[in-house]
Amino acid sequence: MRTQVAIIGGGPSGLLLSQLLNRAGIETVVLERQTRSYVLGRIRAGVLERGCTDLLRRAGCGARMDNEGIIHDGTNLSTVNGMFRVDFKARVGETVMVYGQTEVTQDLYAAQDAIGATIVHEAQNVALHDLTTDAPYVTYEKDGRSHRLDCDYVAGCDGFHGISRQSIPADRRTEYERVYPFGWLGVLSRTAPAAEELIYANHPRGFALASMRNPQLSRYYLQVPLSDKVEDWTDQAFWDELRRRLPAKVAEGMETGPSIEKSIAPLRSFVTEPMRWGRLFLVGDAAHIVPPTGAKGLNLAASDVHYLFEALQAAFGGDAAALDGYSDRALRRIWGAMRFSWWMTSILHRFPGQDDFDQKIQEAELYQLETLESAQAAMARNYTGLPY
Ligand code: RFL
Ligand code: PHB
Repeated sequence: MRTQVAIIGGGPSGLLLSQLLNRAGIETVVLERQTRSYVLGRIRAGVLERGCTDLLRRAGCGARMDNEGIIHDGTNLSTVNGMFRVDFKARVGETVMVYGQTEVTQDLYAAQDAIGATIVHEAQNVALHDLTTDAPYVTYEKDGRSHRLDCDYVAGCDGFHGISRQSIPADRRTEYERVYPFGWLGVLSRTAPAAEELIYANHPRGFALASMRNPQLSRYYLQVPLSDKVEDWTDQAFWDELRRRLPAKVAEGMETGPSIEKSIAPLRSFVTEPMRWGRLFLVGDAAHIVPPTGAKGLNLAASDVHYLFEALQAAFGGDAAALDGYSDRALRRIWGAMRFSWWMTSILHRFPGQDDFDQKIQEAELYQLETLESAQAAMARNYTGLPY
């Protein structure tokens, strides 16, 4: 088999890139290790920046999002001293869209089906070959048979645990990492959201987040020690702890119910540089991970896709040099989001060993955010998305 761009991974990065390339007349084959229902069963991101929503529209899959997504003009932050709001629209004239990654992925699959794109599910043992030549190829197994896919370029969209990043020789990449000493326990429940907008809560017992997917579906998170197991947390224990960490007024009125999904995610910041090796380009979580606090993971995947799509389009139009700028352009924006999600994480969580001085600094940061328009503007600009 032969294609122009072999795309490893059928998560949001791979599907969005495939959709944009196909619509531009560039052929792709997506190789995904899992089944479609497995990919759609993962509950992840919930907040989309305008750059991401614009790109989804450009890919021809924005209709349901524009119907069902909820625009948020701001967000709430809760501290021991009460709750305050940062108004994105008033500070920087921007908003975000609340629309789940599951829905985004579903829309991308539907759009890919509609144009007859090739997505191979349950592709096992994917391996990349001859990446530094002008004739790279990919091998994989499906239903016990071996296959070879020749291509012009490979897009590594296979997430943090994929094989693309590992296909770059270790002495040719530099990795930067920060592992945080806690995780997020997330619960999805068929209940009305606790508030109209998200609430990020700094509490002495640990961070909490009240988020949502739609008017009947809520998503909540609690900071938990890394040693905790999902089985340790009954629904009742989760709701009791969440009530303690949210403002009393919100907690009183909060609807609770059985959890539909419950999982623990570790928090990590990670970047590999450069994001290119010969004809291989890394995209999204394959190249970088952010802690979820700033809601940046999926949004960064979208900006990578935007840069790579533009560069590939130029390359197939005869300007192969356009690909040389991909890694630097993407990394410039990635480090902006790295800084922001690290900062959001550091001001909102309780760290083991946090002393009174650290505590006072955190309170001072949050007080500035509450009272200084300039601090709010910087937060609002970063949260709603740095420019592409
Ligand atoms: P994905 O989604 O991990 O998809 C990679 C795909 O590659 C497949 N794969 C392989 N395929 C073939 N061969 C192999 N060897 C393969 N290895 C892996 C996998 O099966 C998978 O289908 O990466 P992608 O596409 O780059 O997308 C990144 C986003 O999924 C991720 O950044 C976000 O979910 C992060 N994130 C959030 N991002 C936001 O922008 N806003 C949020 O509000 C937000 N909240 C979150 C989050 C992530 C979370 N978790 C669980 C990590 C909340 C949580 C709790
Ligand atoms: C979510 O709704 O899953 C969500 C929202 C905001 C975040 C992280 C996760 O910062």
